[in-house]
Amino acid sequence: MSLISRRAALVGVGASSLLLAGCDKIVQSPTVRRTIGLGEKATMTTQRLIADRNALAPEFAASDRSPVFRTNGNVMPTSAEYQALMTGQFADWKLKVDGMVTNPMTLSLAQMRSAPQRRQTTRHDCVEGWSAIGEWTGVPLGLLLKTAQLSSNARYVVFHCADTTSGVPYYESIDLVDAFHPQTILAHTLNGEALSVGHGAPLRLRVERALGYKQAKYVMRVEAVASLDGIHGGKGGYWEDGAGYQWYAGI
Ligand SMILES: Nc1nc2c(c(=O)[nH]1)N[C@H]1C(S)=C(S)[C@@H](COP(=O)(O)O)O[C@H]1N2
Ligand SMILES: [Mo]
Repeated sequence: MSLISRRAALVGVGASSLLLAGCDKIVQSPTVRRTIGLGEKATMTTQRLIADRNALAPEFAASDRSPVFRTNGNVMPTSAEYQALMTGQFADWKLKVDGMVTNPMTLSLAQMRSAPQRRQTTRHDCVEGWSAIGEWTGVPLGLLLKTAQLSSNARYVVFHCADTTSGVPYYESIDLVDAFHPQTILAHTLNGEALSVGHGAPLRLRVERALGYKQAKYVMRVEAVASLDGIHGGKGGYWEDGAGYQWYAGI
């Protein structure tokens, strides 16, 4: 119940300069100074890369929302389990947060709605050649991962979905930079209304720096892992496994 009752500060996964703090005497050697200089340059490059990946996706005004936000891909999971949850208006739905976490969690939709929220109006870009602007509301993924106490060995977050295509489950995965990005949320609301089934009810991922197929709908389970090997086809997502789509689909 009170798992996410307090607002935790979100932190990006950034390069730490702690390792560079050193002893003054050693720094006096010219060779060492040069080496540190190089290290500094490398650190700067990394910092820039990471800073770039932490940059926010553009956000828009309410008036920019697309009059129609189309649906795409699967629009109605057919499993008996999902159908039953849908019939019960997702009152019995539970999100699992597990894998490489110290504190696995099971959260109801009510708990997701009463946790700290982020609301963002962003543009969705599908590789099939369409875009739409919508306002999403949901729980920052980073907050969930912090609450679940992500293990230091975890490298990726996998989203297991309720839908299948010809028996193949939809899933997606992101790295920890995207997982802790401030605009990465598990959304239950689009344009002020509970997610429709077509858009991924009751919960879908919004990872705003990535293309449409990364925006997993019907998320049932969030699993922290050290490697993507052995998860379905091993390439980190339904389209990555089946059609060779890029795993890193940054925009
Ligand atoms: N579970 C699941 N998530 C999914 C898909 C899907 O078929 N199943 N399609 C993806 C693709 S290609 C796009 S463009 C978006 C479409 O989201 P929308 O239906 O809300 O527009 O969802 C993505 N997430
Ligand atoms: Mo898409």
